[in-house]
Amino acid sequence: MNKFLFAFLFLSGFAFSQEQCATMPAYYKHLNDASVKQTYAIAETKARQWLSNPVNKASLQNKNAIIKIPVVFHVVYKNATQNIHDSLLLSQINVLNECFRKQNANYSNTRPVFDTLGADIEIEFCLASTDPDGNPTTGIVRKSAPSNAQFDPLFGFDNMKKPSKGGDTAWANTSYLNIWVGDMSIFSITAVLGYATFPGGDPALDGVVIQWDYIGKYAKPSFLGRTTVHEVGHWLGMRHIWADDDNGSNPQTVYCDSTDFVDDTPNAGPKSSTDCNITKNTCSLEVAYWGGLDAPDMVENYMDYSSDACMTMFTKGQKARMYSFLNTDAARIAVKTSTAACASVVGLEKNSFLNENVTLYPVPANNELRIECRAKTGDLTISVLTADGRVILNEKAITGRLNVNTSTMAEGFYFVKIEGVEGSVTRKFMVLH
Ligand SMILES: [Ca+2]
Ligand SMILES: [Ca+2]
Ligand SMILES: [Zn+2]
Repeated sequence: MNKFLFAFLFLSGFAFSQEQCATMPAYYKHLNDASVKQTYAIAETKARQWLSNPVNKASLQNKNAIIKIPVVFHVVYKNATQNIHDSLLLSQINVLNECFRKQNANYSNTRPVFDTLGADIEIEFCLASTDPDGNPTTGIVRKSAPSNAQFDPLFGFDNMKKPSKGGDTAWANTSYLNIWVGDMSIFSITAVLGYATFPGGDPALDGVVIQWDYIGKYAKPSFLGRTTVHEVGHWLGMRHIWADDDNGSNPQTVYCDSTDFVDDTPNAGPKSSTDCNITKNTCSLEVAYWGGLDAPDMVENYMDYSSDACMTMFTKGQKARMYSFLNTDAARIAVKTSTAACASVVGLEKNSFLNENVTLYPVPANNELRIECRAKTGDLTISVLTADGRVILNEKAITGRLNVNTSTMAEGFYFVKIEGVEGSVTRKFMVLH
């Protein structure tokens, strides 16, 4: 078939079915590799074994220690507009944390039939503070890509992760959640907003890819950053709540015989259509969990295709499935205890006295950043560095205080490095006007 005719038909399919997430097409593509197919299958088997043990499931009822996952954003841009601002990425981290900790303000909109099912996933995300070489990082990597780089889902799946195709290499998935942000449009049509990899795949491709103008809390009026919440859900093993057994066309055929492997998400035939249709009840036969109740479709779920404002929850059943991977898949086990650090302190911390006696405020800084620090012996030198390591200020802090005029500094992340005879401490701060 002619390449462009094929592209047109493919895009028509996407447009008519309002496809947003390409996780399943990416998954099926990865399954073509026999060894990857096997590692995915092993991950699924181990996860189900973990979940079949009642002791493991019961452990999730308790309040557990919060898992902190370091995130690295790879901003792969073809032009200046796509090189999006730090503050959008930071707001995306905030949205992830609200939704995964069930602190989203709209949780109260959850219908009574579901409102006892919402789960605090007890996972928080943060920008990585240490890069794979152990150096301080803002957790944001920026890479200019050629304007003709193909990152679309038709010819360019996973290319954003490959330097040979203009992309940026993954950081070890045992220490980081990689989120690539770039342009997946094809012929100027945005067909896909994001895709992710399930646990168990190729480490070099592991992570989430998000269309550049759908990242952050207020990327667009009706998009509140929940595309990334949905994709990170996939990264933790979540399937779509309609179990991907619709026929993808419009009107969609209703199939109710597949599962998302979660009992407390009612069976659903077709996905939602970027709306909030609370009358939607496409499958009558529910699993035993529902005790004969024909529950409506859970349009509130992050793993549906409802509008961002409609989405309020992951369920307890989904949490159990997430933890079944977090406790059995080698990469997910490792990332739970990553030392890439969600703490604000990075760099050499030989001198814990100095480390404990550094204060930066306000956060973020607008016109002025105040730095206070104290060493046991000797003078301290304070440097302010840009995110790419350029020193823009270097002063001796005789009094242990330094006020930095930030009014003319561009918005974004910076480092403060405080050095003395006993060691050094590096902290990250943000300027926001
Ligand atoms: Ca279900
Ligand atoms: Ca139903
Ligand atoms: Zn999806």
